[in-house]
Amino acid sequence: VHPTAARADVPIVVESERTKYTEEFITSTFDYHGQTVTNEGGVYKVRPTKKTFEFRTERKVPRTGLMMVGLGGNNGTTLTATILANRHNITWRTKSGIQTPNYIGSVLRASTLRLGVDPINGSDVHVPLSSVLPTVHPNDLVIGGWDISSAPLDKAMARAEVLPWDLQRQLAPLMAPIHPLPSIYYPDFIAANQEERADNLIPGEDKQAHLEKLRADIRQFKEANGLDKVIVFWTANTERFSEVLEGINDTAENLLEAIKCSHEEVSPSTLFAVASILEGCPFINGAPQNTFVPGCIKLAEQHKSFIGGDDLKSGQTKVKSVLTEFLVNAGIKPLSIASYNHLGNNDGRNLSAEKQFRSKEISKSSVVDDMVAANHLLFRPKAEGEAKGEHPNHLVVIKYMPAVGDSKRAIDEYYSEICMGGRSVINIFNECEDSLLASPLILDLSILAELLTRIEYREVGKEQTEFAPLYTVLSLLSYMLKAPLVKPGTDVVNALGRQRNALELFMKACLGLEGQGDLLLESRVW
Ligand code: NAI
Ligand code: DG6
Repeated sequence: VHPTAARADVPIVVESERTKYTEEFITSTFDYHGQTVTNEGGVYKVRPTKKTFEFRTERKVPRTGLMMVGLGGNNGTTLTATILANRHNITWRTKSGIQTPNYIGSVLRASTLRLGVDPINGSDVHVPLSSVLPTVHPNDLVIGGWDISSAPLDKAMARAEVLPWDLQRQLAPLMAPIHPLPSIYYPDFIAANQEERADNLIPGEDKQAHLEKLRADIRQFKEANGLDKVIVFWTANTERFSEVLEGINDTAENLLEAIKCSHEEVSPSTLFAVASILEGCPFINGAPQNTFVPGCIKLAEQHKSFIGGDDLKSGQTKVKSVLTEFLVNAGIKPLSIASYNHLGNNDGRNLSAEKQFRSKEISKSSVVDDMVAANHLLFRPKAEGEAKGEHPNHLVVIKYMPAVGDSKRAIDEYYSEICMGGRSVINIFNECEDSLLASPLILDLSILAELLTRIEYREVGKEQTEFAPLYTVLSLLSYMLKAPLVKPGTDVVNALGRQRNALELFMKACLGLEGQGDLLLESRVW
């Protein structure tokens, strides 16, 4: 069994009066230090702040189902196949030998966190991220979902052309019994070239009836599989943006009313999100469209249901969120970023339509904004009346090239200003199977979302004495997302290092551990 699929990790017990264990909960006390900064008469006045929180994590890992919308697509079938291959330890022959299944590419299963140092030899101790707090093992996820294409999953896996034949051959009997549930199809939201797939549809045009059917599907799946929790994940085609209209999708009440009237601007993905929210299931949007119209976020807030999105950050954009952070933090000024890619899978086909491409373009383009805005020494801040300050030119091109299938090619040029008017050009060429990068992210997002539903907090010394759930929008999922959804009115963080840091610090906080890891005073001061 590959280490990423292994079940037994060394258990972690924190011995501290700030961390308490009962059979049901891990409860930690955590001091949250910050500082406020005000400009007073031309002087920055900095005042340290401290708030003390208690975090309580439910220890029992629930039996969890993952319902994917777009189950029969490249991501849906590749993820299902990956889980089944790991669960049954199916190995396969390649031209270079026997390959074993694994979860490489999953931040939770295949990356580690520095827990502390060994007091005897002073060396760092690293643990898998998945074992810091009790998390669902991917092998245990019960998979189901919907697709507008009726192909059973063995056929759909073959259609995707992602996995090698010897693996597909062995998986086929396990995949064949899985049939996607019929779904809703509003042709106007995805490319016209998808119509030929749409042979598995919930009948009619009544959006309220559609909503009720989706809710019933979730309940039935939960009951039939004896599940404690269900996560719903949109990995279906990229839709066009919905228009945000006053009186239609701006408030929770208006959105529900718009569904009752079958308003044309209610997209399938928003309908799935609403169904999940009303069923109390976390809903994650792995595609770029604006599923979370304001009324949808407000509905989730009202129901204290969890949502996360948007769009999986798998390759080119992940590199961009690292490289731009590096350049800007190194004091180098990116002048232009040109990102081209071509791919030949069904996602690429759908994105060859203008409106669907536009959704992806928006999500791929926003990723450098916060890093640029953070450095006023290099980029002029926005003036009054401007939407943005100075910004590098940023071009995103996607072309459909059937021959290359799922094996996407991404080419990037970073053109920057260096010292004394010099210029630097960095070129990157990346080639890999898109769905094999995306599938582990779906796992991470689903498993982390489930974990976050089991964590509650209260502020020590505040009136609120009961533990409360975290805020509705799970921005801690940002590491895996191209255009992270955050609490309305708060800043988006795109820089990959900061996103990862936030996740690690939060997990450690739930164990009562303070995150001073990189200060390494023991090697610098004494
Ligand atoms: P795909 O085109 O292979 O799969 C999408 C599936 O969704 C298809 O089987 C289609 O029939 C189905 N579908 C369309 N509308 C539906 C509806 N209303 N209800 C249920 N099913 C519906 O695409 P792929 O490669 O699996 O990607 C899925 C999504 O994830 C796309 O939106 C893509 O842009 C996004 N994405 C993919 C990444 C990757 O690396 N593969 C990375 C980032 C985002
Ligand atoms: C081509 O851009 C197709 C897209 O669906 C991407 O493959 C996907 O969004 C991943 O994008 P990135 O920029 O994270 O590699």
